[in-house]
Amino acid sequence: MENYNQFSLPKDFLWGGAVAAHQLEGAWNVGNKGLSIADVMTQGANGVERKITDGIQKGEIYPNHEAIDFYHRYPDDIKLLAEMGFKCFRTSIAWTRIFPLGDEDQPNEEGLQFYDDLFDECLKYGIQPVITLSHFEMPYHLVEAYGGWRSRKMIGFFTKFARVVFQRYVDKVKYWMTFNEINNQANFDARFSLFTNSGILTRKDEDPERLMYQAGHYEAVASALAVQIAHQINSEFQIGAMIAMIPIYPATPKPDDVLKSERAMQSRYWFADVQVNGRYPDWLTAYERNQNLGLDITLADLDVLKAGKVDYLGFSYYMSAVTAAHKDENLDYKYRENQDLVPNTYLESSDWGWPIDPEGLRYAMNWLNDRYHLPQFIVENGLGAVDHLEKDGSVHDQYRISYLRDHIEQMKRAVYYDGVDLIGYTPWGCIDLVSAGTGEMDKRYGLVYVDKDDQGHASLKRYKKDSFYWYAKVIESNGSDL
Ligand code: BGP
Repeated sequence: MENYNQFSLPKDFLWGGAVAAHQLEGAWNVGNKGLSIADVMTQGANGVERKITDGIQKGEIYPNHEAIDFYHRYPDDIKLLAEMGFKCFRTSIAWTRIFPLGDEDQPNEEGLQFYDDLFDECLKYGIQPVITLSHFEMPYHLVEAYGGWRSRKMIGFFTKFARVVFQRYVDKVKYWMTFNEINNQANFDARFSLFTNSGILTRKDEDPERLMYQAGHYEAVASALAVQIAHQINSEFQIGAMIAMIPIYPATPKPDDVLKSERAMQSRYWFADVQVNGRYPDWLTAYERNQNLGLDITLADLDVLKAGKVDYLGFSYYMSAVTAAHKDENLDYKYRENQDLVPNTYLESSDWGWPIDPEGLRYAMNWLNDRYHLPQFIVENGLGAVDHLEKDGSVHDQYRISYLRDHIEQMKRAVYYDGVDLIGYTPWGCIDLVSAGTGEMDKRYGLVYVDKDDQGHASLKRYKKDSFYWYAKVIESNGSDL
Protein backbone atom coordinates (compact mmCIF):
# COMPACT_ATOMS: atom_id res chain seq x y z
CA MET A 1 0.00 0.00 0.00
CA GLU A 2 2.70 2.45 1.12
CA ASN A 3 4.52 2.09 -2.17
CA TYR A 4 1.57 3.13 -4.22
CA ASN A 5 2.65 6.75 -4.66
CA GLN A 6 5.97 5.59 -6.03
CA PHE A 7 4.25 3.20 -8.36
CA SER A 8 4.67 3.78 -12.06
CA LEU A 9 3.48 1.64 -14.91
CA PRO A 10 5.60 -0.95 -16.76
CA LYS A 11 8.68 0.46 -18.53
CA ASP A 12 7.34 -0.16 -22.03
CA PHE A 13 3.83 1.14 -21.28
CA LEU A 14 2.25 2.62 -24.40
CA TRP A 15 1.31 6.21 -23.58
CA GLY A 16 -0.19 8.02 -26.52
CA GLY A 17 -3.40 9.35 -27.97
CA ALA A 18 -6.19 8.20 -30.27
CA VAL A 19 -7.98 9.51 -33.34
CA ALA A 20 -9.81 8.09 -36.36
CA ALA A 21 -9.02 8.86 -39.99
CA HIS A 22 -12.40 10.30 -40.91
CA GLN A 23 -12.51 12.61 -37.90
CA LEU A 24 -9.27 14.43 -38.64
CA GLU A 25 -7.78 13.74 -42.10
CA GLY A 26 -10.22 15.69 -44.28
CA ALA A 27 -9.10 15.56 -47.95
CA TRP A 28 -12.21 13.48 -48.50
CA ASN A 29 -11.79 13.36 -52.29
CA VAL A 30 -8.01 13.68 -52.57
CA GLY A 31 -5.65 10.91 -53.73
CA ASN A 32 -8.45 8.87 -55.37
CA LYS A 33 -10.21 8.45 -52.05
CA GLY A 34 -13.78 7.14 -52.30
CA LEU A 35 -16.82 8.39 -50.41
CA SER A 36 -17.15 6.85 -46.94
CA ILE A 37 -20.18 6.66 -44.69
CA ALA A 38 -18.64 9.44 -42.58
CA ASP A 39 -18.55 11.67 -45.67
CA VAL A 40 -22.31 11.48 -46.18
CA MET A 41 -23.19 12.66 -42.67
CA THR A 42 -24.07 16.27 -41.97
CA GLN A 43 -23.20 18.28 -38.90
CA GLY A 44 -25.62 17.82 -36.01
CA ALA A 45 -25.79 19.98 -32.86
CA ASN A 46 -27.95 20.86 -29.87
CA GLY A 47 -29.45 17.42 -29.63
CA VAL A 48 -30.26 17.22 -33.36
CA GLU A 49 -28.86 14.02 -34.91
CA ARG A 50 -26.55 14.14 -37.90
CA LYS A 51 -28.43 13.50 -41.14
CA ILE A 52 -27.45 10.68 -43.44
CA THR A 53 -27.47 11.90 -47.06
CA ASP A 54 -25.64 11.15 -50.30
CA GLY A 55 -22.76 13.40 -49.24
CA ILE A 56 -23.14 16.20 -51.76
CA GLN A 57 -26.36 18.05 -50.93
CA LYS A 58 -26.21 21.82 -51.39
CA GLY A 59 -26.49 23.93 -48.25
CA GLU A 60 -25.42 21.11 -45.91
CA ILE A 61 -22.24 21.13 -43.84
CA TYR A 62 -20.20 17.94 -44.14
CA PRO A 63 -17.69 18.31 -41.31
CA ASN A 64 -15.60 15.28 -42.22
CA HIS A 65 -14.82 16.54 -45.72
CA GLU A 66 -12.21 18.93 -44.40
CA ALA A 67 -12.04 17.94 -40.72
CA ILE A 68 -8.75 19.41 -39.41
CA ASP A 69 -6.85 18.75 -42.65
CA PHE A 70 -4.48 16.32 -40.97
CA TYR A 71 -3.95 14.75 -44.39
CA HIS A 72 -1.83 17.75 -45.39
CA ARG A 73 -0.61 18.85 -41.98
CA TYR A 74 0.36 15.57 -40.32
CA PRO A 75 4.14 16.23 -40.13
CA ASP A 76 3.54 19.24 -37.87
CA ASP A 77 0.87 17.43 -35.87
CA ILE A 78 3.00 14.36 -35.27
CA LYS A 79 5.80 16.65 -34.17
CA LEU A 80 3.50 18.08 -31.49
CA LEU A 81 2.55 14.60 -30.30
CA ALA A 82 6.23 13.70 -30.19
CA GLU A 83 6.85 16.78 -28.06
CA MET A 84 4.45 15.31 -25.48
CA GLY A 85 6.55 12.13 -25.54
CA PHE A 86 3.98 9.86 -27.21
CA LYS A 87 5.05 6.22 -27.46
CA CYS A 88 2.15 5.31 -29.72
CA PHE A 89 -0.50 6.94 -31.88
CA ARG A 90 -3.81 5.20 -32.47
CA THR A 91 -5.46 6.04 -35.75
CA SER A 92 -7.40 4.15 -38.40
CA ILE A 93 -6.70 3.46 -42.04
CA ALA A 94 -9.50 4.98 -44.10
CA TRP A 95 -10.78 1.96 -46.02
CA THR A 96 -11.81 4.31 -48.86
CA ARG A 97 -8.22 5.46 -49.41
CA ILE A 98 -7.21 1.85 -50.03
CA PHE A 99 -10.35 0.56 -51.77
CA PRO A 100 -12.32 3.66 -52.82
CA LEU A 101 -15.46 1.66 -53.63
CA GLY A 102 -14.72 -1.33 -51.46
CA ASP A 103 -15.36 -4.04 -54.04
CA GLU A 104 -12.58 -3.46 -56.57
CA ASP A 105 -9.80 -5.99 -57.14
CA GLN A 106 -6.78 -3.72 -56.88
CA PRO A 107 -5.92 -1.32 -54.06
CA ASN A 108 -5.27 2.36 -54.63
CA GLU A 109 -1.50 2.95 -54.46
CA GLU A 110 -1.84 6.62 -53.52
CA GLY A 111 -3.78 5.70 -50.40
CA LEU A 112 -1.28 3.02 -49.43
CA GLN A 113 1.57 5.48 -49.89
CA PHE A 114 -0.13 8.05 -47.65
CA TYR A 115 -0.12 5.64 -44.70
CA ASP A 116 3.45 4.58 -45.46
CA ASP A 117 4.46 8.21 -45.16
CA LEU A 118 2.34 8.83 -42.05
CA PHE A 119 3.69 5.74 -40.26
CA ASP A 120 7.28 6.63 -41.22
CA GLU A 121 6.74 10.07 -39.76
CA CYS A 122 5.55 8.51 -36.49
CA LEU A 123 8.36 5.96 -36.37
CA LYS A 124 10.90 8.73 -36.91
CA TYR A 125 10.03 9.91 -33.38
CA GLY A 126 9.77 6.41 -31.92
CA ILE A 127 5.97 6.59 -31.95
CA GLN A 128 4.40 3.30 -32.94
CA PRO A 129 1.17 3.41 -34.94
CA VAL A 130 -1.73 1.46 -33.40
CA ILE A 131 -4.24 0.80 -36.13
CA THR A 132 -8.01 0.28 -36.31
CA LEU A 133 -9.16 -1.27 -39.57
CA SER A 134 -12.76 -0.13 -39.51
CA HIS A 135 -13.65 2.97 -37.52
CA PHE A 136 -17.11 4.17 -38.64
CA GLU A 137 -15.82 4.89 -42.18
CA MET A 138 -16.61 2.00 -44.54
CA PRO A 139 -17.02 2.74 -48.25
CA TYR A 140 -20.43 4.25 -48.97
CA HIS A 141 -20.62 2.28 -52.20
CA LEU A 142 -20.86 -0.91 -50.11
CA VAL A 143 -23.94 0.55 -48.43
CA GLU A 144 -25.60 1.38 -51.72
CA ALA A 145 -24.68 -1.74 -53.63
CA TYR A 146 -24.90 -4.40 -50.88
CA GLY A 147 -26.74 -2.84 -47.93
CA GLY A 148 -23.59 -2.81 -45.81
CA TRP A 149 -23.03 -5.60 -43.26
CA ARG A 150 -26.47 -7.07 -43.82
CA SER A 151 -24.67 -8.87 -46.64
CA ARG A 152 -22.31 -11.83 -46.20
CA LYS A 153 -20.30 -10.47 -49.14
CA MET A 154 -18.86 -7.86 -46.80
CA ILE A 155 -16.71 -10.52 -45.16
CA GLY A 156 -14.75 -10.93 -48.39
CA PHE A 157 -14.38 -7.19 -49.00
CA PHE A 158 -13.20 -6.55 -45.46
CA THR A 159 -10.70 -9.39 -45.32
CA LYS A 160 -9.23 -8.38 -48.67
CA PHE A 161 -8.68 -4.88 -47.30
CA ALA A 162 -7.22 -6.31 -44.08
CA ARG A 163 -4.82 -8.60 -45.96
CA VAL A 164 -3.55 -5.75 -48.16
CA VAL A 165 -2.74 -3.48 -45.24
CA PHE A 166 -1.30 -6.26 -43.04
CA GLN A 167 1.10 -7.10 -45.87
CA ARG A 168 1.97 -3.54 -46.72
CA TYR A 169 2.68 -2.39 -43.16
CA VAL A 170 4.11 -5.67 -41.92
CA ASP A 171 7.19 -3.98 -40.45
CA LYS A 172 5.58 -0.73 -39.34
CA VAL A 173 2.59 -1.73 -37.22
CA LYS A 174 2.34 -4.32 -34.46
CA TYR A 175 -0.96 -3.54 -32.69
CA TRP A 176 -4.17 -3.70 -34.73
CA MET A 177 -7.89 -3.64 -33.96
CA THR A 178 -10.55 -4.96 -36.30
CA PHE A 179 -13.81 -3.02 -35.66
CA ASN A 180 -14.06 0.12 -33.56
CA GLU A 181 -16.65 -0.14 -30.79
CA ILE A 182 -18.25 -3.11 -32.51
CA ASN A 183 -20.82 -3.31 -29.71
CA ASN A 184 -22.24 0.21 -30.11
CA GLN A 185 -24.88 -1.24 -32.37
CA ALA A 186 -26.34 -3.15 -29.43
CA ASN A 187 -28.22 0.13 -29.21
CA PHE A 188 -29.95 -0.84 -32.44
CA ASP A 189 -33.02 1.34 -32.05
CA ALA A 190 -30.85 4.40 -32.65
CA ARG A 191 -30.66 4.34 -36.44
CA PHE A 192 -27.34 6.11 -36.20
CA SER A 193 -25.56 3.24 -34.39
CA LEU A 194 -26.42 0.63 -37.00
CA PHE A 195 -25.34 2.98 -39.78
CA THR A 196 -22.01 4.06 -38.33
CA ASN A 197 -21.01 0.54 -37.27
CA SER A 198 -22.42 -1.49 -40.13
CA GLY A 199 -23.60 0.80 -42.91
CA ILE A 200 -27.17 -0.40 -42.43
CA LEU A 201 -30.21 1.77 -43.01
CA THR A 202 -33.26 -0.16 -41.89
CA ARG A 203 -36.42 -0.24 -43.95
CA LYS A 204 -39.80 0.01 -42.22
CA ASP A 205 -40.55 -3.67 -42.75
CA GLU A 206 -37.27 -4.79 -41.20
CA ASP A 207 -36.47 -5.77 -37.64
CA PRO A 208 -33.41 -3.71 -36.59
CA GLU A 209 -32.61 -6.15 -33.80
CA ARG A 210 -32.34 -9.07 -36.21
CA LEU A 211 -30.16 -6.98 -38.52
CA MET A 212 -27.90 -6.04 -35.65
CA TYR A 213 -27.35 -9.71 -34.73
CA GLN A 214 -26.77 -10.63 -38.37
CA ALA A 215 -24.33 -7.79 -39.01
CA GLY A 216 -22.57 -8.50 -35.73
CA HIS A 217 -22.17 -12.13 -36.73
CA TYR A 218 -20.69 -11.34 -40.15
CA GLU A 219 -18.35 -8.83 -38.52
CA ALA A 220 -17.28 -11.39 -35.91
CA VAL A 221 -16.51 -13.88 -38.70
CA ALA A 222 -14.61 -11.21 -40.66
CA SER A 223 -12.71 -10.24 -37.52
CA ALA A 224 -11.77 -13.87 -36.80
CA LEU A 225 -10.59 -14.37 -40.38
CA ALA A 226 -8.55 -11.16 -40.13
CA VAL A 227 -6.90 -12.50 -36.95
CA GLN A 228 -5.91 -15.67 -38.80
CA ILE A 229 -4.64 -13.80 -41.86
CA ALA A 230 -2.65 -11.43 -39.67
CA HIS A 231 -0.93 -14.22 -37.76
CA GLN A 232 -0.01 -15.95 -41.02
CA ILE A 233 1.56 -12.76 -42.31
CA ASN A 234 3.42 -11.93 -39.11
CA SER A 235 3.23 -14.08 -36.00
CA GLU A 236 4.26 -11.05 -33.92
CA PHE A 237 1.14 -9.10 -34.84
CA GLN A 238 -1.24 -8.41 -31.97
CA ILE A 239 -4.85 -8.20 -33.09
CA GLY A 240 -7.39 -6.79 -30.70
CA ALA A 241 -11.12 -6.51 -30.33
CA MET A 242 -12.34 -2.99 -29.61
CA ILE A 243 -15.46 -2.43 -27.57
CA ALA A 244 -17.18 0.58 -26.07
CA MET A 245 -17.08 -0.21 -22.37
CA ILE A 246 -19.97 1.31 -20.46
CA PRO A 247 -20.67 -0.56 -17.23
CA ILE A 248 -24.42 -0.62 -16.66
CA TYR A 249 -25.22 -0.62 -12.94
CA PRO A 250 -28.57 -1.68 -11.45
CA ALA A 251 -30.66 1.26 -10.20
CA THR A 252 -31.32 -0.52 -6.89
CA PRO A 253 -30.46 -3.85 -5.23
CA LYS A 254 -33.94 -5.13 -6.18
CA PRO A 255 -33.37 -8.50 -7.84
CA ASP A 256 -35.23 -7.51 -11.00
CA ASP A 257 -33.02 -4.42 -11.37
CA VAL A 258 -29.93 -6.56 -10.83
CA LEU A 259 -31.09 -9.10 -13.39
CA LYS A 260 -31.92 -6.28 -15.78
CA SER A 261 -28.41 -4.85 -15.45
CA GLU A 262 -26.90 -8.30 -15.96
CA ARG A 263 -28.89 -8.73 -19.17
CA ALA A 264 -27.95 -5.21 -20.31
CA MET A 265 -24.28 -6.11 -19.83
CA GLN A 266 -24.70 -9.43 -21.64
CA SER A 267 -26.42 -7.67 -24.55
CA ARG A 268 -23.66 -5.11 -24.87
CA TYR A 269 -20.69 -7.45 -24.47
CA TRP A 270 -21.61 -10.59 -26.43
CA PHE A 271 -19.51 -9.16 -29.26
CA ALA A 272 -16.41 -9.39 -27.07
CA ASP A 273 -17.47 -12.84 -25.82
CA VAL A 274 -17.43 -14.09 -29.41
CA GLN A 275 -14.19 -12.35 -30.38
CA VAL A 276 -12.34 -13.40 -27.21
CA ASN A 277 -13.82 -16.83 -26.47
CA GLY A 278 -14.43 -17.86 -30.08
CA ARG A 279 -17.97 -18.92 -29.32
CA TYR A 280 -21.42 -17.50 -28.68
CA PRO A 281 -22.50 -17.11 -25.06
CA ASP A 282 -25.25 -19.59 -24.09
CA TRP A 283 -27.84 -16.93 -23.29
CA LEU A 284 -27.56 -15.59 -26.84
CA THR A 285 -27.83 -18.97 -28.51
CA ALA A 286 -31.00 -19.54 -26.46
CA TYR A 287 -32.30 -16.04 -27.20
CA GLU A 288 -31.84 -16.38 -30.95
CA ARG A 289 -33.60 -19.73 -30.88
CA ASN A 290 -36.47 -18.48 -28.70
CA GLN A 291 -36.96 -15.35 -30.75
CA ASN A 292 -36.78 -17.35 -33.93
CA LEU A 293 -34.46 -14.81 -35.49
CA GLY A 294 -33.46 -17.19 -38.29
CA LEU A 295 -29.93 -15.86 -38.61
CA ASP A 296 -27.49 -16.97 -41.29
CA ILE A 297 -24.87 -18.67 -39.09
CA THR A 298 -23.17 -21.73 -40.59
CA LEU A 299 -21.17 -24.48 -38.92
CA ALA A 300 -18.16 -23.33 -40.94
CA ASP A 301 -18.61 -19.84 -39.43
CA LEU A 302 -18.49 -21.32 -35.94
CA ASP A 303 -15.18 -23.01 -36.76
CA VAL A 304 -13.79 -19.71 -38.04
CA LEU A 305 -14.77 -17.99 -34.79
CA LYS A 306 -13.00 -20.69 -32.78
CA ALA A 307 -9.82 -20.35 -34.82
CA GLY A 308 -9.64 -16.54 -34.78
CA LYS A 309 -9.61 -15.41 -31.16
CA VAL A 310 -8.16 -11.97 -30.53
CA ASP A 311 -4.85 -11.38 -28.74
CA TYR A 312 -5.88 -8.49 -26.54
CA LEU A 313 -8.88 -6.40 -25.62
CA GLY A 314 -9.00 -2.76 -26.66
CA PHE A 315 -11.77 -0.62 -25.24
CA SER A 316 -13.02 2.91 -24.89
CA TYR A 317 -14.22 4.19 -21.55
CA TYR A 318 -16.04 7.49 -21.13
CA MET A 319 -18.84 6.83 -18.65
CA SER A 320 -21.03 4.38 -16.81
CA ALA A 321 -24.80 4.04 -16.99
CA VAL A 322 -27.67 2.76 -14.87
CA THR A 323 -30.66 0.63 -15.77
CA ALA A 324 -33.94 -0.18 -14.06
CA ALA A 325 -36.40 -2.98 -14.63
CA HIS A 326 -39.38 -0.67 -14.40
CA LYS A 327 -39.78 2.79 -15.64
CA ASP A 328 -40.03 5.46 -12.98
CA GLU A 329 -42.11 8.30 -14.38
CA ASN A 330 -39.97 10.81 -12.51
CA LEU A 331 -36.81 9.52 -14.15
CA ASP A 332 -37.50 9.53 -17.84
CA TYR A 333 -34.07 10.67 -18.93
CA LYS A 334 -32.75 8.57 -21.80
CA TYR A 335 -35.13 5.73 -21.07
CA ARG A 336 -34.78 3.61 -24.17
CA GLU A 337 -36.47 0.43 -25.27
CA ASN A 338 -33.42 -1.78 -25.49
CA GLN A 339 -31.33 -0.33 -22.67
CA ASP A 340 -33.70 1.35 -20.26
CA LEU A 341 -31.13 3.81 -18.98
CA VAL A 342 -31.91 6.05 -16.05
CA PRO A 343 -29.76 8.82 -14.53
CA ASN A 344 -27.14 8.21 -11.87
CA THR A 345 -27.85 10.89 -9.30
CA TYR A 346 -24.47 10.30 -7.63
CA LEU A 347 -22.42 11.50 -10.61
CA GLU A 348 -21.70 14.80 -12.34
CA SER A 349 -21.99 14.94 -16.11
CA SER A 350 -20.03 16.53 -18.94
CA ASP A 351 -21.35 19.46 -20.99
CA TRP A 352 -22.83 16.83 -23.30
CA GLY A 353 -24.52 14.92 -20.49
CA TRP A 354 -22.06 12.03 -20.25
CA PRO A 355 -21.78 10.88 -16.61
CA ILE A 356 -18.24 11.20 -15.23
CA ASP A 357 -17.23 8.10 -13.28
CA PRO A 358 -13.49 7.45 -12.81
CA GLU A 359 -14.07 4.57 -10.39
CA GLY A 360 -16.22 3.00 -13.07
CA LEU A 361 -13.02 2.58 -15.08
CA ARG A 362 -11.46 0.48 -12.31
CA TYR A 363 -14.70 -1.47 -12.03
CA ALA A 364 -14.73 -1.98 -15.82
CA MET A 365 -11.11 -3.17 -15.92
CA ASN A 366 -11.80 -5.70 -13.20
CA TRP A 367 -14.99 -6.92 -14.86
CA LEU A 368 -13.22 -7.34 -18.19
CA ASN A 369 -10.25 -9.04 -16.57
CA ASP A 370 -12.36 -11.56 -14.69
CA ARG A 371 -14.39 -12.28 -17.80
CA TYR A 372 -11.70 -12.39 -20.50
CA HIS A 373 -8.26 -12.86 -18.88
CA LEU A 374 -6.58 -10.92 -21.68
CA PRO A 375 -4.17 -8.00 -21.78
CA GLN A 376 -6.15 -4.77 -21.97
CA PHE A 377 -5.51 -1.58 -23.90
CA ILE A 378 -7.47 1.57 -23.01
CA VAL A 379 -7.65 3.04 -26.50
CA GLU A 380 -10.11 5.87 -25.77
CA ASN A 381 -10.94 7.96 -22.73
CA GLY A 382 -11.53 11.67 -22.39
CA LEU A 383 -13.76 14.64 -21.81
CA GLY A 384 -15.66 16.39 -24.59
CA ALA A 385 -15.89 20.02 -23.51
CA VAL A 386 -16.14 23.60 -24.75
CA ASP A 387 -12.71 25.26 -24.66
CA HIS A 388 -11.81 28.93 -24.86
CA LEU A 389 -8.78 30.11 -26.80
CA GLU A 390 -7.29 33.10 -24.97
CA LYS A 391 -5.81 36.06 -26.82
CA ASP A 392 -2.29 34.89 -25.98
CA GLY A 393 -2.95 31.48 -27.55
CA SER A 394 -3.35 29.58 -24.29
CA VAL A 395 -6.25 27.30 -23.37
CA HIS A 396 -6.87 26.71 -19.67
CA ASP A 397 -8.54 23.31 -19.60
CA GLN A 398 -8.17 22.34 -15.95
CA TYR A 399 -11.46 20.37 -16.17
CA ARG A 400 -9.87 18.08 -18.79
CA ILE A 401 -6.73 17.62 -16.69
CA SER A 402 -8.90 16.68 -13.70
CA TYR A 403 -10.90 14.20 -15.75
CA LEU A 404 -7.82 12.49 -17.17
CA ARG A 405 -5.94 12.55 -13.86
CA ASP A 406 -8.83 10.91 -12.00
CA HIS A 407 -9.15 8.20 -14.65
CA ILE A 408 -5.42 7.49 -14.81
CA GLU A 409 -5.40 7.24 -11.01
CA GLN A 410 -8.09 4.53 -11.13
CA MET A 411 -6.35 2.81 -14.04
CA LYS A 412 -3.17 2.61 -11.97
CA ARG A 413 -5.12 1.16 -9.05
CA ALA A 414 -6.53 -1.54 -11.32
CA VAL A 415 -3.00 -2.43 -12.39
CA TYR A 416 -1.33 -2.19 -8.99
CA TYR A 417 -3.96 -3.52 -6.61
CA ASP A 418 -6.07 -5.69 -8.92
CA GLY A 419 -3.42 -7.20 -11.20
CA VAL A 420 -4.86 -6.10 -14.52
CA ASP A 421 -2.39 -6.53 -17.39
CA LEU A 422 -2.57 -3.18 -19.19
CA ILE A 423 -0.63 -2.47 -22.39
CA GLY A 424 -1.29 1.21 -22.84
CA TYR A 425 -3.48 4.27 -22.59
CA THR A 426 -4.46 6.55 -25.47
CA PRO A 427 -6.84 9.40 -24.59
CA TRP A 428 -9.35 10.15 -27.30
CA GLY A 429 -8.99 13.03 -29.73
CA CYS A 430 -5.53 14.01 -28.52
CA ILE A 431 -5.76 16.78 -31.08
CA ASP A 432 -9.19 18.44 -31.51
CA LEU A 433 -11.24 16.79 -34.23
CA VAL A 434 -14.77 16.32 -35.53
CA SER A 435 -17.12 14.62 -33.06
CA ALA A 436 -18.38 11.27 -34.31
CA GLY A 437 -21.70 11.58 -32.55
CA THR A 438 -22.64 15.14 -33.40
CA GLY A 439 -20.26 16.23 -36.18
CA GLU A 440 -19.34 19.27 -34.11
CA MET A 441 -15.86 20.80 -33.72
CA ASP A 442 -16.89 22.56 -30.52
CA LYS A 443 -17.05 19.28 -28.63
CA ARG A 444 -13.34 19.12 -27.97
CA TYR A 445 -11.22 16.37 -26.44
CA GLY A 446 -7.76 17.53 -27.47
CA LEU A 447 -4.55 18.34 -25.68
CA VAL A 448 -3.85 20.38 -28.81
CA TYR A 449 -6.43 23.03 -29.76
CA VAL A 450 -7.38 23.42 -33.43
CA ASP A 451 -8.77 26.79 -34.42
CA LYS A 452 -11.99 25.89 -36.18
CA ASP A 453 -15.58 26.30 -35.05
CA ASP A 454 -19.02 25.20 -36.14
CA GLN A 455 -19.91 28.61 -37.56
CA GLY A 456 -17.46 28.40 -40.45
CA HIS A 457 -14.40 30.04 -38.92
CA ALA A 458 -11.28 27.96 -39.54
CA SER A 459 -7.69 29.16 -39.51
CA LEU A 460 -6.85 25.55 -38.58
CA LYS A 461 -3.94 26.81 -36.49
CA ARG A 462 -2.81 24.56 -33.66
CA TYR A 463 -2.28 25.69 -30.02
CA LYS A 464 -1.03 23.82 -26.98
CA LYS A 465 -3.59 23.60 -24.18
CA ASP A 466 -2.60 23.45 -20.49
CA SER A 467 -3.39 19.73 -20.68
CA PHE A 468 -0.62 19.39 -23.31
CA TYR A 469 2.07 20.34 -20.77
CA TRP A 470 0.44 18.29 -18.04
CA TYR A 471 0.25 15.13 -20.18
CA ALA A 472 3.89 15.52 -21.26
CA LYS A 473 4.79 15.41 -17.56
CA VAL A 474 2.63 12.34 -16.98
CA ILE A 475 4.36 10.49 -19.81
CA GLU A 476 7.80 11.66 -18.77
CA SER A 477 7.24 10.29 -15.25
CA ASN A 478 5.57 7.13 -16.62
CA GLY A 479 2.39 7.96 -14.78
CA SER A 480 3.92 8.84 -11.40
CA ASP A 481 3.48 12.59 -11.63
CA LEU A 482 -0.22 13.23 -12.03
C1 BGP B 1 -16.30 6.86 -29.60
C2 BGP B 1 -15.74 6.77 -30.98
C3 BGP B 1 -14.90 7.90 -31.40
C4 BGP B 1 -15.17 9.22 -30.74
C5 BGP B 1 -15.61 9.13 -29.30
C6 BGP B 1 -16.22 10.38 -28.73
O1 BGP B 1 -17.59 6.35 -29.62
O2 BGP B 1 -14.98 5.60 -31.15
O3 BGP B 1 -14.89 7.93 -32.79
O4 BGP B 1 -15.77 10.13 -31.50
O5 BGP B 1 -16.51 8.09 -29.05
O6 BGP B 1 -17.54 10.52 -29.16
P1 BGP B 1 -18.09 11.88 -29.74
O7 BGP B 1 -17.19 12.25 -30.86
O8 BGP B 1 -19.47 11.59 -30.20
O9 BGP B 1 -18.04 12.82 -28.60
